[in-house]
Amino acid sequence: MEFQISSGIVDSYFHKFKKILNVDVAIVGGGPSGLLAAYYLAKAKQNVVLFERKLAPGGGMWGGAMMFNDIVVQHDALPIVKELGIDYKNYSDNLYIIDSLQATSALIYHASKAGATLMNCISVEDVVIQDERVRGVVINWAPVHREKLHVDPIIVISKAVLDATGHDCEVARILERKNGIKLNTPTGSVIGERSMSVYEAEKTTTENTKEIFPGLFVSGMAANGVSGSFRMGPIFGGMLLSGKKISEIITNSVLEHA
Ligand code: 48H
Ligand code: FE2
Repeated sequence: MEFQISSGIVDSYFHKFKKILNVDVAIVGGGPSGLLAAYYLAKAKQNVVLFERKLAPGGGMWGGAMMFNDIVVQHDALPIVKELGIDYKNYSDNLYIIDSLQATSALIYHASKAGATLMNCISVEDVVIQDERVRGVVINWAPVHREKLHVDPIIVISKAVLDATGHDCEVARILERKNGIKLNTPTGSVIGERSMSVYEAEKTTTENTKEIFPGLFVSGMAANGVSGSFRMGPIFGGMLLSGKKISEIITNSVLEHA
């Protein structure tokens, strides 16, 4: 019995690991925008893997506002909330409250159930570049980074990479810092996010959701961060709409580069 438990897990895990070494889409970060992109990409029959460095995907969605575990979504994002079977309460004209724990677990569940492979405790530390195009990511165990161990990584090949790393826009920063290339942002660089301005921020989140270098796409707070737009606090409609929008842009790009 003891042997069967261990060998079942090892066989299954390495079978899964082998499958994700060459995929259509590699998503970096399991916050709301990354998880929703994973869900819609899997539904569009893309072979998709999502890497999250924490034990649990979900990013900033679990914590609600200052740990009050409720979040707000606006009417535009309600079809997504309904599609995922999340309970909602209308409390003002255009605004709805959802429970952050129910919503986050629903995003994780639906992404996985749709066929996306979710890999937790793994950090993306670099990208693969060939012919001036991003063609994959470089991964390592998150505790290896935390402990600052000198351990070389594993390479994952993909047709598209999504930077869904939130406020830090980590992948875009690494790409720029290590390769000195120009990005498709207003200045050609990662600008960094601005202060709180909710209406403006929610509007620009979807506008900033795009391909910023051949093969590298941005969603959620990372999209606002690279383009120097505002933050919006605990309202999540923009994050959900951004995840959905980028899934459509990536699906078209992957088909184009097939
Ligand atoms: C593996 C990584 C790496 C890496 C980071 O921050 P997130 O929740 O991302 P979004 O953009 O989907 O959602 C943003 C939202 O949660 C938020 O913060 C809002 C709306 N803020 C407004 C405001 O005013 O503050 O999730 C990003 C995830 C996290 O889970 C990280 O652990 C993970 O990405 N991550 N995973 N490799 N290199 N970098
Ligand atoms: Fe945030």
